[in-house]
Amino acid sequence: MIRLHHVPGSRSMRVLWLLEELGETVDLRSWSLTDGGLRSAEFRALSPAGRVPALEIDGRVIFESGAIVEYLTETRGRLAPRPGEAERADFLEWLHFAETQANILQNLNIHHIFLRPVEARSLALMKLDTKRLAVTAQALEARLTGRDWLLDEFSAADCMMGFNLEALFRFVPRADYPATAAWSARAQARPAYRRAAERGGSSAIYTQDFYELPDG
Ligand SMILES: N[C@@H](CCC(=O)N[C@@H](CS)C(=O)NCC(=O)O)C(=O)O
Repeated sequence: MIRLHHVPGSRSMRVLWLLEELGETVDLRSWSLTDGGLRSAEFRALSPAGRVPALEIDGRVIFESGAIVEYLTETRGRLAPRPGEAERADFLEWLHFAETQANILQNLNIHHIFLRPVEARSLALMKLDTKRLAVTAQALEARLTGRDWLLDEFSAADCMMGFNLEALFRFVPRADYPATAAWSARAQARPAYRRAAERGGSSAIYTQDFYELPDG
């Protein structure tokens, strides 16, 4: 039995999507970001920092989405180059790049959506993180220009962008990044992505398509 601890629209989408690509059957346990459940002793026994995803698999629990993605490709044997194979270093780079970008997206989520009262927000940090996000978006755009996927073929590195795909164009304009927009549409049209999105549920985070910086 494989059980994924999940929040709709969060980084656990990376794992749900990859499990669908791998044809694995998964039991889904959904949590809320806001009701305190992730801080409970029950959940922190699974994921000590109180974060999703956590995956129960092969008689243990694994937390950290990057570790889970690597474990699944190693033990389920597909969708990633092996050590020593061509593109292995590229695979690792883009796997970890996803988390660099996701951390900035998470900061913007906190400022635009979760932090209350709104006076507690720092406009300086919101502007800084929007600029830092644009730098990562430019890097992604450069990588994807002239190619369909992050590696020569579709891989688990693309799945690792599962949360980023949902979040990126909420904070930087889609029109500025045409290769990334085309890749995102290609990814979201994959049958496994669609199954994961349907099973995982609609985003528990966003209520707007785009979040402008506040005036000031
Ligand atoms: N590096 C971790 C980050 C996990 C993470 O921060 N997940 C978010 C959802 S996208 C979360 O659980 N947030 C809950 C919180 O910060 O309280 C990973 O990739 O698994």
